[in-house]
Amino acid sequence: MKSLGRHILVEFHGCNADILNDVPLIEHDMIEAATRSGATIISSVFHHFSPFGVSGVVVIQESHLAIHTWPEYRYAAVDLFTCGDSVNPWVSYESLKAAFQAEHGSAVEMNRGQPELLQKVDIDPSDHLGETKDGATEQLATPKYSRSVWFTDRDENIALSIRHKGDRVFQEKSPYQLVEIFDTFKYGKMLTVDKMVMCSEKDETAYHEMIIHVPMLVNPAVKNVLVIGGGDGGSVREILRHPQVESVTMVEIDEVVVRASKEFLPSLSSALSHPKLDLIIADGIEYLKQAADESFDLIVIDSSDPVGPAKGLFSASFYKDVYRVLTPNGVMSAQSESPRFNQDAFVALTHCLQDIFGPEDVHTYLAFIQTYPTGMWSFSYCTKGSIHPVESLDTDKSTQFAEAHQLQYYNAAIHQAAFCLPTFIKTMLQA
Ligand code: SPD
Repeated sequence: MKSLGRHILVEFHGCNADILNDVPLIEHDMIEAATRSGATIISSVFHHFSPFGVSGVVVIQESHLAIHTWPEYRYAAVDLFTCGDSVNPWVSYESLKAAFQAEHGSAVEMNRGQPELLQKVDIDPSDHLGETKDGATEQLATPKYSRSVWFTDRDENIALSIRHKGDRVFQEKSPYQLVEIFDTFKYGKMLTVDKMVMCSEKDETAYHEMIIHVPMLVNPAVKNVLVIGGGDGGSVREILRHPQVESVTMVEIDEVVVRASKEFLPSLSSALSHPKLDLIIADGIEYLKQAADESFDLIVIDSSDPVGPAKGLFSASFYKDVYRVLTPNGVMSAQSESPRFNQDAFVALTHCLQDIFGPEDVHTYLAFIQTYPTGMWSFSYCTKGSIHPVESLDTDKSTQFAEAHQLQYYNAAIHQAAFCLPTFIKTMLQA
């Protein structure tokens, strides 16, 4: 016996950056590399770190393979640790080098557990496991492969991870962003863009019911609605529950989001072919610049986070156009990020809206969206005609509406309570 195990510390440089940021693909490549080397897979755990990087480990009967990637440097650090003679870790090395399209690979091999430094003691397994050949022992001895693959939405300090089934349902890089759908264990299918959660089948109702019914139930005269973003269709579905609505115009920049949602998220996208809907694939910022004054009663900003194509949806010039395009009693609702996870964006947007609509006509409200980092999400209700979002609420009507449509999150009490802000948020906004 030369040693208990062989440990190869691997550096891969000049890899394909997209591959190094792709958690299901890396898990697949690592398992493939382990299998090719003759190993028996027991379990795997993989995490994605937003925006960049994957960490993971494949536990094999003969020890483990581990990885951490830095896509921004096209670099991966890999550990290949094997015990016994039945597995050749260099086969895994070659397999991964090819899979990551590495321009350069280097490795050092260490012998772990050198015999001259070890002292063997006799251990009787039955002392630890009870009767040796009983069912439980058999079960322990038989490896059973289990996967644990996680999607993580995070910044440098906060993360929210959701376990999914390991394979992607949909992936396409559009001209604007990476659009993906994962099948999660607890939240159904989940849409992400650029590795940030947009919505899941299980908890999207909280977001869409709150961004739509809060403004609509205090403004029953709303007839013409404009949605900027919202390509998954959840907002349009909720708007069209209100029979007085005559037309909905939705301007979504990315047709890939619409196509993916139509195919894989039918419960969200069901209204995207409704006759009252005019679905325009275009830049919402440009659309609003050209839109006629006072042409919409309600404008909904159902954007993604303020990075990539949605960045301009958090600017003063955009909201000045929103204000101009609203009818005299018009109202706007916008997703305004998490007060904790995106504190700067939340505060900056709220102040920007206060400058445009006036401080008295901007009302922040909250909802609990379980699949968004921190869970606490904010919306802004802004009114041109000073219709108050709580004082103007007809609670009986809103209760009837919520019951008739079997809403999952919205009810009259939630509507009122959503505008009660914790002190730390009030303080944040006063600063
Ligand atoms: N971090 C998540 C913010 C996403 C807000 N928009 C989601 C789109 C749902 N229609």
